[in-house]
Amino acid sequence: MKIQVINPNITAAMTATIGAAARQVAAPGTTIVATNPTMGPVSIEGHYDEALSVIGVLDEIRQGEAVGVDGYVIACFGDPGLRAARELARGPVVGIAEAAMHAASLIASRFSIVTTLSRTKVIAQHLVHSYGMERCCASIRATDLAVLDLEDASGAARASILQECRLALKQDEAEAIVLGCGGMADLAIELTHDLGVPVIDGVTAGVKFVEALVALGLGTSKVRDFAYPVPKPCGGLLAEFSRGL
Ligand code: 5HY
Repeated sequence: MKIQVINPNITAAMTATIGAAARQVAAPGTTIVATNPTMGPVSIEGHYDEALSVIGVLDEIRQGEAVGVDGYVIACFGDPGLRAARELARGPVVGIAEAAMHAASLIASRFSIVTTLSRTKVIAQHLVHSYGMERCCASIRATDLAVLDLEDASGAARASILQECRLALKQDEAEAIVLGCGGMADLAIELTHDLGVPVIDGVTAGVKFVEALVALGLGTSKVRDFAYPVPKPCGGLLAEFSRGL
C-alpha cells in the first residue's frame, strides 16, 4: 500500500524528519510518500497559519488521489483540513493529533499534550474536545518553542520538551505524553526511554492507524458528511479546484 504523509507547512527539512519517522514504523508492504505543499506558511503556529495551510493540504490530497494513494496522514498537530480532506479522499485520512490522542487513550487513563508555542494550546484544547478526549487529557503544556526551533540540532528543544514532560508526569498525574507537533516525530523513542512512560508521536501512530484501516478494507465513507464535494466551479486562484465539470 502507499501512504502519503503530508506536512502542511512548507519546510522541507521538517517533511524529511516526518518522512523518516514514518518509514521507521511502516510495514514491509507499505510505501511512505512524504510531501509538503509548495504554497503556504513555513510553520503553523495559530489559526491564521492553519487556514492558509488548508488549500495546500487539499492540493496534496488531490494529487495523491490522481496517483492512487491508499491513505493519508496530515502531519500537523492542528489536523488542518482534516474533514475537507476526507471529502476528497477515497481512502482513510488521519490527523496526527487525532491519532496520537486515540493511541494514548488505549494505553493510559490520562495523557498530557506537550506542544510548542503557548498560543497553540487553545487549538489543542479544541481538538481534545472535538475528539471527545476530555476525560483522558490531564493537561496541555507548552514549551514556548517556535515550531522551527525543532529543526535546531543543538538539543535545546529536546531538553525543553523533556522538562515539560517531566512536569506533566509529576504535577498533572499524566501517565503518557502526546507530542504536540509533527516536527517532534523523531523524539518519541528517546523521550520514552528517558521518562519511562509512553511518549506518543502522531506521525507514527497515524501511519499505523492508516495501515490498519487499509488492511481492513476501510476507506472514508462517501455517504453524507464525507461524500465527494458537490460539483461546482471555483474562480480566481482556486479555479483548478473546480470539480465535476
Ligand atoms: C505542527 N505546526 O505539527 C504544528 C505544531 C503546532 O508547523 N507543524 C506545524 O504548534 O501547532
